[in-house]
Amino acid sequence: MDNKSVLEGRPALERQIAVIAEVAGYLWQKGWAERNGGNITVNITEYVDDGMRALPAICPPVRTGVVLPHLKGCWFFCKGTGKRMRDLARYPMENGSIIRILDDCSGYEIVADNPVMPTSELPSHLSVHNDFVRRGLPYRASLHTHPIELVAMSHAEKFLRKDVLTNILWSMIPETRAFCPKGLGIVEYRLPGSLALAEGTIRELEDYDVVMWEKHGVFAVGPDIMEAFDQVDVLNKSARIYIDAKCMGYEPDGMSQEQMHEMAVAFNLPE
Ligand code: 2HA
Ligand code: ZN
Repeated sequence: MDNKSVLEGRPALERQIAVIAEVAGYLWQKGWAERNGGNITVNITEYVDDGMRALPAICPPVRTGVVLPHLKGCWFFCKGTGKRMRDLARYPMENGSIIRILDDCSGYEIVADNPVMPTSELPSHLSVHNDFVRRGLPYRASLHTHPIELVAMSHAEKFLRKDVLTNILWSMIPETRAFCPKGLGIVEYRLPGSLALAEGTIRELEDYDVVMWEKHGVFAVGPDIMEAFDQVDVLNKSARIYIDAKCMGYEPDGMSQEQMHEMAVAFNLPE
């Protein structure tokens, strides 16, 4: 392993990687990241300087099979395939890598620090980022994780109809509506890593910042990785309250529609 990290002398980039590691630690602590579960991909292009751009690749180029023209010149930090979130929390540059998109946008090459192959789901994460750049959105982070209570609720067909789960979760505590104002999109069960799952996710991200993958996990996006995490945390808190109420033997009333409307007005939320 190289002893000099690309992060040395680049405090802004180093800080971004430290925040990614912090979030990876939270995912593990919450029990949402068993074994190698979950993925993180962050667009770090704004932190890349000329010195970094001049660095050689440390592995041969990898063609992903999809051409993503809006990612020309982009750089990403990605969790490594098969790597554990709990390890990434302690040693981010040994359990993830920094990649740059090839000039013809047909793939990527690893630049630093170690030849850690990115997540198997990289093509779908990159497709999502390509869509953000195309739409001119300030979103830089994508996160996939397995939040226990939200996944449990995705096993009931009655919750999966459009915005049913969103309304239940919003009604559990006022903050959920305020801090997750778009709610939770739903993608019906698809094979992990499949094109169909990626396409369904991109479609739902037009309306939502957090998307449930039925019986699997969530995919969340945000301007930075901490905000993506916060949205999942807020939604899962509501799911936990719902389930705890059910475990006490009753159906929770939830806030009334009037109370939710009052919140929307007070916080200037879309209705
Ligand atoms: O990468 O969670 O669904 C690990 C996963 C894939
Ligand atoms: Zn998963």
